Amino acid sequence: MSCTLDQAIGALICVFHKYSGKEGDKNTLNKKELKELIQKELALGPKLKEAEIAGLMADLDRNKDQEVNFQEYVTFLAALAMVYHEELVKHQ
Ligand SMILES: [Ca+2]
Ligand SMILES: [Ca+2]
Repeated sequence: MSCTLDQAIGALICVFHKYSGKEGDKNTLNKKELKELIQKELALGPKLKEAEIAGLMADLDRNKDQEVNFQEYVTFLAALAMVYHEELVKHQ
């Protein structure tokens, strides 16, 4: 597996802005933007049901402003990284 941390961080930021800039506030994801990000950028995205995405949005939106800001997004990625890592370790 060839990867650098710098590239990975750059990609995280790049993906966030690719979707956050579509509607409303350029620097936050609304529900529609978050849904699109999850469905297009994550392998598990298309498997998630509408209600699961809504639940995820509610969990991620810590300050309850109906938008996911960069900090909330990073928290989500950290949780996701834990899950992916667990899977990786399991299959070693
Ligand atoms: Ca936005
Ligand atoms: Ca928020």
